[in-house]
Amino acid sequence: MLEPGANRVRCHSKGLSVMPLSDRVRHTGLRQKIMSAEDAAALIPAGANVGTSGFTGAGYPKAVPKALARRIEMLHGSGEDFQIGLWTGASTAPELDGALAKVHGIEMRLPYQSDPSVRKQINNGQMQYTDMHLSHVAQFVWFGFLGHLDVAVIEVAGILPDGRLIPSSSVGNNKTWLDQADAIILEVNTRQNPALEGMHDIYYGTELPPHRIPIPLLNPGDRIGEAYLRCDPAKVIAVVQTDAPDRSNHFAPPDETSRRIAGHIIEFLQQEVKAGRLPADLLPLQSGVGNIANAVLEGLNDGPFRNLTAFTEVLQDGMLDMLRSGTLAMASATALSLSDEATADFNANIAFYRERIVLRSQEMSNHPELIRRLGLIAMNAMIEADIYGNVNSTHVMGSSMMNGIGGSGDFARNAYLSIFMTPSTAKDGAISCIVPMVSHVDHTEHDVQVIVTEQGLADLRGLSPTQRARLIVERCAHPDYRPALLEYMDRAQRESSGQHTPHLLDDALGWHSGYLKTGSMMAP
Ligand code: 0RQ
Repeated sequence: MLEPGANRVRCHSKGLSVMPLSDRVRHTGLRQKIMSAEDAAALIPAGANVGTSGFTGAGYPKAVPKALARRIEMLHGSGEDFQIGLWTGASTAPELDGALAKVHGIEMRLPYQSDPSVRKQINNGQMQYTDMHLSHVAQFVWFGFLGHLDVAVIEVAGILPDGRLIPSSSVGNNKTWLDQADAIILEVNTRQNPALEGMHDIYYGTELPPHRIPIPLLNPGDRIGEAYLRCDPAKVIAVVQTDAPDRSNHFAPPDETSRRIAGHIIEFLQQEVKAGRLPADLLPLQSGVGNIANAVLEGLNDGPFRNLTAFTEVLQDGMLDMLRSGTLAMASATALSLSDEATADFNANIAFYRERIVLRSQEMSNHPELIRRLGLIAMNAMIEADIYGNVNSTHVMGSSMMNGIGGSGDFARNAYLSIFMTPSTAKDGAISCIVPMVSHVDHTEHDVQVIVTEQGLADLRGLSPTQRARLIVERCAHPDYRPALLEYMDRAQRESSGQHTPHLLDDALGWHSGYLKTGSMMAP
C-alpha cells in the first residue's frame, strides 16, 4: 500500500521501477488503495461478472487480467473451479482476452472479440458467447437483461482530486460499468498520454424509458457531456499502476484488391454528389475495422473530397492521415485503434488531434437515433453476401464465429447509406464471397444498399430481389464463379416454388466449403 502523501510508489510485485503517481492519482483516499495487480486480482470472486474497459485493442486493463489468469491457473492446478463472465466494450488484446482464455478462465464472453484463443473456445463449445449490437450493451445492463455486474476493471489516464476519472484511449462501456458494478478496480496507466484529458465527451443524459429525452447532439463534433467519467470513490477497492502500451494494430499496405474496392466507392460517392443526393463534403463517415476499411480511408485521403466529418466507432490510422491532410475536419469515435507509428504521431501531435477528435461512450458513438439523424455513410467489411443482398459479417460456414457483429448492425440499419465491402473471393480464390444464400444473416437485404468487391459496385436501392441478384452477380462476383451463380439463378427461377426470391435450398452447402472449386470440403 502507498504511504499517505507519498508521491512515488514501487510498482506491483515483480516491478522494481519507480514511477511518479502523485500527478496521476490526485484523490487522497484513492492513493490509500494503490496495490499490486496480484492483490487486486485476489479481490475478484469466482463466478463474478467482470466489466472491463477496452475497445479494439485500446484502453484495456493490462495488469489485473494477467494477474487474475495466473491466479486462475493456480486454482485450477489445485482442482478448484474458477471462471468469470467477461464483458468489455469490444475486442481487447492478448493481455486480457488471450491470458484469461488460455487458462480457461472465461465462462461467458460478450459483446465482441477477435482473439484467436477466445475464438477457438467459442467454436469448440467451451465458452459461451453473446454476440451483440454494441449500442445495445449499456442499456441491456441498465434493463437487467444480462444479469448483475459485480466488478469493473477500468484503465484510466488519471484520477482527479474529487475522484472523477480521466478516460484512456477508449471509452467503450466504461460509464455503465462504473455506474453498475458493485466494486471497481482502476488501472492507472502512466504510458497513456496525460494530454488525453479534454478529448472525451461523456454524456450522462440517458434515462430509461419512458423518461428518455432527445440527445442534444446536432453535429458530429458537438460536445454535450463531460470530459471525465464519474466514479464513486467508495466503490473503488483497488488502484493499480501500469506502464504499458496499447496493442499495436498493424495494417497491411493497400493491395490491388483493396485499392480497387476503394476506387469503386469513391467513384460512386462522386456520382452521388453529382446527382445531388450527397453534399460536396459528403455526410459523416463511419468506417469499420480491418485492412480493407483502412485502405478505403487511404483512398478517400487521396481523392477529391475535403472538409469531411466522421461519426464512427473506431479511429484507425487512415483517419489520422485524413485529419492531418485536412480531408477530414473532425472525427467522433469511442476508441483509437492505431499502429505503433500512428500512436507515436498521435502522441507527438496530441494538441492538434485533441481539437479534432471527440471520444464518446459506445452507446453514443453507435446510437441509432444519432446515426439516422446525422445521416451517415456506413462502410463495413463482410464475410459474404448473397445474390439477394443479405450479408454475413460473423460466421464461417454458418456455424463458426469469426469476431462478432460489433457495431456493423448499429450503423448499417440506421445509416443514410449502408455500404458493405469484401474481396470477391476468400482463401486464395477457393471460396466465392458472393453466394446464392448466406450461411448466416447479420444484415438483411433491407439494411444493405450497396455491395462492393474489387470487381465492381452494385447499387441495390429500389430494386426487387431478382433485379438485385442479376446486378450483384454481374458487378461483384468473381468471373470464375459468375457462370455457376447465373446457372443457380436460372435453375432457381425454373424450379423454386416462389418467384419473388427464388431459391434451391438443397444446393447451399457446396458454396461455403470450397467444394465448388476444389472438390473437397475445407475445414472452417
Ligand atoms: O481469415 O485470417 O484465417 O485468412 O475471414 O477476412 O479478408 O482479412 O477481412 O480483416 O477486413 O475482416 C467481416 C471478419 C472481415 C470483419 C470481417 C476469412 C478470411 C480471413 C478475415 P484468415 P479478411 P477483415 C465496426 C464494424 C464484423 C464487425 C464489424 C468483422 C478472415 O470486418 O469482424 O463490421 N466484421 N464492425 O480468409 C470463409 C468467406 C470468407 C472467409 C473472409 N467467404 N469464407 N472465410 N474469410 N471471407 C467496428 C467494430 O465493431 C469493432
